[in-house]
Amino acid sequence: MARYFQPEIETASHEQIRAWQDERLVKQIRHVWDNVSYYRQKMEEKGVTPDDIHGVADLHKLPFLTKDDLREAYPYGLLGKPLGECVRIHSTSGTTGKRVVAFYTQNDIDLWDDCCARALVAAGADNEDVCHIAYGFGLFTGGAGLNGGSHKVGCLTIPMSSGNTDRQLQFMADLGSSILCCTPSYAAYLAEAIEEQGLKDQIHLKAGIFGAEAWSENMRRDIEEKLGIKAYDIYGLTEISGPGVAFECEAQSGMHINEDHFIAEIIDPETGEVLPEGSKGELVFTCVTKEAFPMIRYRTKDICVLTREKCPCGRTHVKMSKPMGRSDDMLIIRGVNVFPSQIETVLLQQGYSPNYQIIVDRINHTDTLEVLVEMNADMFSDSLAKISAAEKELILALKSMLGLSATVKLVAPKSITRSEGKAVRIIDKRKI
Ligand code: DLL
Repeated sequence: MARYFQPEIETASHEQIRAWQDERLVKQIRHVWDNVSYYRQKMEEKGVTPDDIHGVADLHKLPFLTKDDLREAYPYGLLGKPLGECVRIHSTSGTTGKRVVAFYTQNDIDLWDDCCARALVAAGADNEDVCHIAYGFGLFTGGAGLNGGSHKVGCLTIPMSSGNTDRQLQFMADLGSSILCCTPSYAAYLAEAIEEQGLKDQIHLKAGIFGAEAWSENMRRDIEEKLGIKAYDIYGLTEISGPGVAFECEAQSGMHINEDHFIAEIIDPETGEVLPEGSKGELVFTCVTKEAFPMIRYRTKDICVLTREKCPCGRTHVKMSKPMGRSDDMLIIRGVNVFPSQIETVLLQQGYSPNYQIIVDRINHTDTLEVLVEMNADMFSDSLAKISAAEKELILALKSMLGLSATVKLVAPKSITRSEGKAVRIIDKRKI
């Protein structure tokens, strides 16, 4: 069994990796300057031109990009290639109004597939494996990314998508799925279903590649034990391509960032200052090979730590810790990105006051979302039936805004504690 998908890249010396990054960055900045007027303007505002960029050491001179820039430039403002050369889009889940739409040329997809193939091989996959992909297919990048990687490795690929648990289990048993790719919460759910249905003897998974949301070491142990597999983390985001930006190896101690494609920095989220290695801060990526959607210094809002300690797996690419939180208020609930402002919008549209609380929990490995909303004074004397009808109405409106089911509880006016500083709107009880 091969240990690496692209050994010469994955185990290259630091000097070699830096040389690739230097050369590619210079080319990429020229490409962006020539083709992406939105970013060129940002560079001009900062007084920097491609002539100032000679390599990674000059990266700090360049302006950041944020999700707000992506929304402002929606849909085509950050496109680096003519539409005629783009072959696909993907999009982030559940954001208000303008979603983030990422574009791909065929070459972008090819390189993204390589990144996912590296993750699969690191988890022990080869062409004898049956790769069962239960990430969503469609606008979400999870299904398509792992699907492409699995093809590259030569696995027999089952593009299941998520949901329909009974069918998932049947295919796992009948087709001999050996590698499972899905969110960690769905993996935990599948593990329980396998136990409940007494299918343990018929399902022979050996590894799982789980990401797209935060999960704890406890959850890893639980899934590993129940499914009898080794569970690997995988990280990525739509803006930077999708899954496979970073992936875990057998050491299970952080995720190797594919540095030949993505330059990682850690910054202070308040000041934007670049922090020294080993510091905890916001992860920023610069894509040096992407053509259609070339993100430069994109602020992920994910808080983590980078380390260059030697890895026993032999890979030399820098490792990122599991994200420890976010520097914005985005929640990821059952894989869907949720901003409290979306919930607030719905409440205001429906005539409620902006006094609410969002309670997120994880029960039986599944995220739950409850919204407590204060009734208006005139509702307080309404019958229970009327209140329950109002709750149902809110549930529907929230579902349509978030693409996610929530429970709603209408509470007495003025019963949600007022804060003297920032309102505490989110109570996240998930222990991750
Ligand atoms: O979640 C891409 C992906 C698909 C990654 C499948 C891994 C597996 P988005 O929907 O754009 O893309 O969400 C990106 O999810 O900024 C993180 O906050 C979070 N996230 C992704 N992977 C992990 C992980 C996909 N392994 C956002 N651990 C990111 C914790 C993760 N959080």
